Amino acid sequence: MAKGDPGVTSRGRRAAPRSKRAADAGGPELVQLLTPEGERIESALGPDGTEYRVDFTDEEYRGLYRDLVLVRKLDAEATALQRQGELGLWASLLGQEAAQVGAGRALRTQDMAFPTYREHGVLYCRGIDPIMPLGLFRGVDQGGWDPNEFKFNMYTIVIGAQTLHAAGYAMGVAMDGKTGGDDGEAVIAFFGDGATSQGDVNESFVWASVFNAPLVFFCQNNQYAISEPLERQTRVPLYKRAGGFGFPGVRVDGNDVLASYAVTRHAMDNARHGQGPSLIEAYTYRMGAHTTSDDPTRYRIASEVEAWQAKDPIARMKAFLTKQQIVDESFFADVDEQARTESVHLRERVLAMPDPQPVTMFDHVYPNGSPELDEQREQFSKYMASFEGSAH
Ligand SMILES: Cc1ncc(C[n+]2csc(CCOP(=O)(O)OP(=O)(O)O)c2C)c(N)n1
Ligand SMILES: [Mg+2]
Repeated sequence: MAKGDPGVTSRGRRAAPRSKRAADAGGPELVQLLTPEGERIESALGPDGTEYRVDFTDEEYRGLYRDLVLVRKLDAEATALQRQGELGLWASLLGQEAAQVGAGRALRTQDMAFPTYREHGVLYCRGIDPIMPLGLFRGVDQGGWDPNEFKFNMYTIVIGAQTLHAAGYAMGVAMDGKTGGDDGEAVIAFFGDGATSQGDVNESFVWASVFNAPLVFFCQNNQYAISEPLERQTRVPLYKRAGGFGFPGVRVDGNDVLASYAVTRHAMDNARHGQGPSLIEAYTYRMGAHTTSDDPTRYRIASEVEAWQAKDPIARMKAFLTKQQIVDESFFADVDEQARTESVHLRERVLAMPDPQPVTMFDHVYPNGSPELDEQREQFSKYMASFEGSAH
């Protein structure tokens, strides 16, 4: 997506102030390259003195905007489909588009990603058909994409478990000698603020650290773990946890697609060159419900949501593109039209998804089945057959 090397520069330690502009939320330590008003910040310094910047072409800036809008629109369509009874559940990414598109576009082809259940934006950037997670949430298949082909693993609902899978995989990458150069492989594990309280996540920090695994921990701090606010998870900023495990941590403005890209690209490149793990805390906000089964009005106030609305990731990119005059008049309407067309197409395809035979649920539990499973399948088949010819 970016031209040549996308221009993340690391110039080592500098005595200059941390950031040219302290952000109003997330503290002065927040790495930000695009303000909520759409003003570009030339470069920003991380806590260890790393200087972050991006150098995109106009076409690339427009591409990032398009990604953000498409990802939001497809997500809204999925929420609507759930409301109409077409999906069992949906976990919306609303508000987290910039964190995910920035990280997703920063990955190189050979990099491997381990997602949670909310990473629809990263999935989109990996080139996976957006209908696939809808099949999973419709309950008609297991997701369907090939993790090895797209280098994007299956969604993980068990909180934090995928960080251990990622740590093991990344250790394997290092042992196979696949790190060390520009073509080295790096691994990224996505998880939430709530997941940082899980043993699994802390264990994966230890393993990745002591084995110098090429693993970037990408925590989307969306301020909530269902109804539990951040202050129930931690008394220190999450990115600072990394120090205790022996690797660097950085907090990025998760509503700023440029900063998310810069920080992720830098961390992944370090990992692929053999410099070990790091933690990125993408400071963002879950604008919607936890899932379609949740009612956030029961545990958070409207003014908080409104304050975050002013930091909307798409609005700031739109303001930037307009101010810089790098779009013509029809651009925004064209992107909206493309998003509308793609979401209509998505809806049509979801409605046309065939219902599987219930007995196929036994098919993919183990690669080669098991006697116990065979017995269960037989019992279940008999049970289903007992309905044949009845009105129910
Ligand atoms: C091991 C485990 N415990 C509890 C749950 C129930 N659960 C589902 S989502 C969630 C909150 C996760 O919050 P966070 O890590 O912040 O991610 P977010 O949903 O905000 O993206 C919990 C507790 C689970 N899925 N797995
Ligand atoms: Mg959360």
